[in-house]
Amino acid sequence: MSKHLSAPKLVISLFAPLCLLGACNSPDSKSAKTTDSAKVDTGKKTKYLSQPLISSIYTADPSAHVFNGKIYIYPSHDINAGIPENDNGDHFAMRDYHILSMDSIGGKVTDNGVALDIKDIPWAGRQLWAPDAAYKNGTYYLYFPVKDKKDVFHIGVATSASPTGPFKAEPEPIPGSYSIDPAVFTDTDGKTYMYFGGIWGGQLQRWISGKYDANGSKTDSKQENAPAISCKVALLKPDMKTFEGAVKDAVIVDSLGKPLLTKDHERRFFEGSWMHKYNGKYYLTYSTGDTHLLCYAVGDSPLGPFTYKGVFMKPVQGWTTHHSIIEIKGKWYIFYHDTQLSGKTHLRNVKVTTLEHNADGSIKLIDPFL
Ligand code: FUB
Repeated sequence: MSKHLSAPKLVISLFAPLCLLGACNSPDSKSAKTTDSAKVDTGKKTKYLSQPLISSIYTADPSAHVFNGKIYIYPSHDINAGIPENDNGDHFAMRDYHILSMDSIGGKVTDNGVALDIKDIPWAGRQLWAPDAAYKNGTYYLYFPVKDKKDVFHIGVATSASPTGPFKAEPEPIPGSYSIDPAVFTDTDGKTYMYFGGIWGGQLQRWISGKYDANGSKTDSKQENAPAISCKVALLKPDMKTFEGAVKDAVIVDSLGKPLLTKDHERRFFEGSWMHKYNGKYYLTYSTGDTHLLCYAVGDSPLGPFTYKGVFMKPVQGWTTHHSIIEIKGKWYIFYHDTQLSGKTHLRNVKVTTLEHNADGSIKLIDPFL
């Protein structure tokens, strides 16, 4: 997480003033709003590929799922907490989750109100970051990263009988969990895996020894010539609340089978992983953080290794880039965010657009601008 804009971001940020001229609605903190995503007024002055799904609140990090034929989006709920921007991501000081739902892509988007509040998570300190969700045997599971009272990120789980909550948090984080950005994937054999982790503000570089190093580096830059820090993957036990066995590295290798290096900022994993299966292959998709790309790597097992294949989405407006991928009615979609509504790094809005696999299994490059 950084406040510094790279060169492409400086170009893209030129679009932001359009919002200040009234082309966009300004979100407020009202809950339980319904918005017709097809009717958001764009002013037709922007060149964004797609429009915000909801404008009554700021939302980010959309983890989308199809439950009972309906689309549910589990996003972060961005707020303006008045905390200055820094490389640690302190300005992302979110305090609750709202779940969005829609019957179909392009249809009405409903904000279902507060699903989980930080005050109801016994172990939480601050910063409710990117969540994900899963369903099993009549129960919905909400997985969330939050810093504990010692300022260390762990991943918690909360349950509900409804996909929109309210969710009840377990009293402690998932044992053995750390860092941020859980992404939960259930394979066709019924096994469920959690991918997680994020470097820099997500603290993953402080867990290299297996224990948290409070004085560890704020970035991964101390090991530029070493293999990059891997995204993590853990098998979930049938209870969906604990890890089965050890956390493993979801290693990303190049075309020669060598792990990507830390200095490879255009390709190495940073945060925001997602898993989808296509034609029997496992697609690990992720953000490269400081180079603002969404990349993909493909493997034959949910545990990897994954061979780096390329970029599938160019940088959006805003520093962070975070996504999820779903299939519904035979078509694939990517949910992502940018800062179209606010022009501010920490006040983001979720969007959706189509995602296409080419005949050779590659993913067609998406440009978030027309
Ligand atoms: O929303 C806070 C953090 O920003 C997420 O956890 C990261 O993936 C990035 O989007």
